[in-house]
Amino acid sequence: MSTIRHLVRPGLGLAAVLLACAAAPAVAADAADALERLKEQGFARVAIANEPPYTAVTADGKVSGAGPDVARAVLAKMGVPDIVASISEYGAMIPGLQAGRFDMVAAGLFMKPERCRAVAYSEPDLCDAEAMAVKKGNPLGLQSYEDVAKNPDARIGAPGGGTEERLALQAGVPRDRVIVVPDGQSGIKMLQDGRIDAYSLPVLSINDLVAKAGDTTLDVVAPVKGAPVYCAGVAFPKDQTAFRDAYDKALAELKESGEFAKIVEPYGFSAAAAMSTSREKLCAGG
Ligand code: 6CS
Repeated sequence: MSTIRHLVRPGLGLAAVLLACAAAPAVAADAADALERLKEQGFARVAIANEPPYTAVTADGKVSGAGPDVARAVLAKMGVPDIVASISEYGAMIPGLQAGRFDMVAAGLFMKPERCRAVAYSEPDLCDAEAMAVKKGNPLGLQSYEDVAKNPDARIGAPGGGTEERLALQAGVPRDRVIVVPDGQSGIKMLQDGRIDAYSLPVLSINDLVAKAGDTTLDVVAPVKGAPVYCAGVAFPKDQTAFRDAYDKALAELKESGEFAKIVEPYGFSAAAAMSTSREKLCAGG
């Protein structure tokens, strides 16, 4: 279990997190040197979101979740003994990676063609459908993002720069009815307070939040009708294909040995789902 060495305490805002990371060394220009640099550094700087079970940070800074646990196991096989995680909004992860603030993103960042053009993804690791948390009984009858679009009173919360925000906008929900939610607890509170009518995240994330809220006035709509099942991968800077290929080789060994399943399945993820698809398919929109 790795600790957060450079985490700026939650609640200090994205600017503070970015400042804490900006001092970190720039990414090695030569992709082939990246792995050697991380071995010497002793850790990889990883962007996470703190959205269990994908990524989680305990009060004392311990980092866990399926994404960091897979990345930690793969990096250990590559000779990089630790990870140092920083919390980032999904929409800031790829710019942060490109600016050299992170060495990789291990946050369950779903593979989509537009993201595949911006980063070098590993092979898939975490797959999930989309969900919406709603008030008990789903009073507005929201089953899909299109249902939200059709109801002029319906407001949907989603992570900034995340897939659910994009799906809602693509379904025709006007920008002023797609509310950016900074974190899970805020989303649940906004739903409880009636400031939004649905809060959308992947199924495992919404189920984790609603279970922890212990609030019988909430229901879960899963899966969101018409929304794809997505698979995530670890994202590397676009030019670091040598590092990414070495990561993929070690990841494949963990998948082959059964170790990958032992890491992801206790969190609720299907190893078979990730192993049944590929970066090539997902980056082509498959
Ligand atoms: O990659 C994404 O865009 C989505 N992934 C997760 C794990 N949560 C929400 C986010 O929108």
